[in-house]
Amino acid sequence: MNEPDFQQAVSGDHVRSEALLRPGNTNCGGCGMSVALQMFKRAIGDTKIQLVLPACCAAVAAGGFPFTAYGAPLLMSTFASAAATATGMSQVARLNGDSARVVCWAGDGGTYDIGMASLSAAAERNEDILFVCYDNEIYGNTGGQRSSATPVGASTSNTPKGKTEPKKDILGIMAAHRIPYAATVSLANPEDALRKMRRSIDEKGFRFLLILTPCPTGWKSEPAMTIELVRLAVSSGLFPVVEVELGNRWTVTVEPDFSRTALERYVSLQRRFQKTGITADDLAKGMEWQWQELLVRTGAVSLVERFGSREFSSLPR
Ligand SMILES: Cc1ncc(C[n+]2csc(CCOP(=O)(O)OP(=O)(O)O)c2C)c(N)n1
Ligand code: SF4
Ligand SMILES: [Mg+2]
Repeated sequence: MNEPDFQQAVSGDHVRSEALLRPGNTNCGGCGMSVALQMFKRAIGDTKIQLVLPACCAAVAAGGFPFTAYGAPLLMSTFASAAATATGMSQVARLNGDSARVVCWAGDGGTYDIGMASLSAAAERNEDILFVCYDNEIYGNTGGQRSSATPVGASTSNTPKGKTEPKKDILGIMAAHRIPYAATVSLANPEDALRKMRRSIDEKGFRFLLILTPCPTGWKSEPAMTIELVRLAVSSGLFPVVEVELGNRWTVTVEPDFSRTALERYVSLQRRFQKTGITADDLAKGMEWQWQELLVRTGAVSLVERFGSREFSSLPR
C-alpha cells in the first residue's frame, strides 16, 4: 500500500474490498478479537494474505464447513504446529513466486503456552512470517481457563479465587529472539495500531504483534465496554504500548498517564476481578515492576539509576 492509500485507511475514508471477518462468524458480541481482525484488514488493504489459525475462538469463528466467515484463505493447525505450519506456507509461497504474506492468528493459549516451542523455533530462524497474538488473557474457547497471560487476581474457571501468578512477559521473550519487529497494539489507539499492523505485514523476517482483546464473556464485562477497557488499560499503564526493533530498540509509542482513576475503573468494569476482591493497588504493584523494566529497556533509566550500583556502569546500554 502506498502512503496516500495508507493515509486513507487511517482516516477510514476508503472502500474496503472485503471484510476479513464476515457476517455469519460465531464470535460473541463485543469480542475484542473481532475488532482486531477488522482493524487488521483496514491496515493491510488488499495485500494478499494466508492465515494460519491454531485452535482458539478465531478458529471456531469461521463457522461450519463448507462455509467460512473469513475473507482470506486459511489453514487450521494444531496449537503446537502453528508457527511451523506458517513457516512451510511461507516457504512454498516464496518458491512459487507468490506474494502472499503468511499470518498466524493465535490466542494467548496458543502463543504464551501451548504454541511456544514452535513459535520460539520459527522466531529463532527468523522465518518470514507474522505471528499475531490476540490476548484475551484466558482459554476463551474452552470455557475461560487461566493461561500464563491471565493477570494476577483474575478469577477464571480453574482459578475461581483468583490467579496467583503474574502475567508472563511475552514481548520480552519475543524480543529476546532479536526478531526484526515486535510490538504491542492498542485497539483504542487506531492510528498507532494501523501503523504497526501495516509495518508488520510489510517487514521481512519474523514479526510479532500482541493485541489486547477484551473478552466480555470471560472478563464478565459489558460488550459495549470493550474499547473503553483497552483505553483504560493503556492510560493506567497496565498495558504498555511499545515497539521493539531488532530485539533491543524499545520505544513507548503511546504514553500512559498512570491514572489511578483509570486503573480503578478498569477493575470495576470486570466481574473477573470483583469476584476475588483484587484491588487497583494490587495490580499497581505488578505494573511498577513492568515499567521499571521497560524504562531500562527504552534507555530512559540506566541500570545504574535503577540499581544504584557502580558495577553496572561498565555494561553497554
Ligand atoms: C493440545 C490441545 N490442548 C487443548 C486443546 C483444547 N483447546 C481448544 S481451544 C483452547 C483454548 C485456546 O485458548 P487461546 O489460545 O487463548 O484462544 P481463545 O480460545 O482464548 O480464543 C483449548 C485449551 C486443544 N485443541 N489442543
Ligand atoms: S469467548 Fe471471548 S474471545 Fe471468544 S468469541 Fe467470545 S468474546 Fe471473543
Ligand atoms: Mg485466549
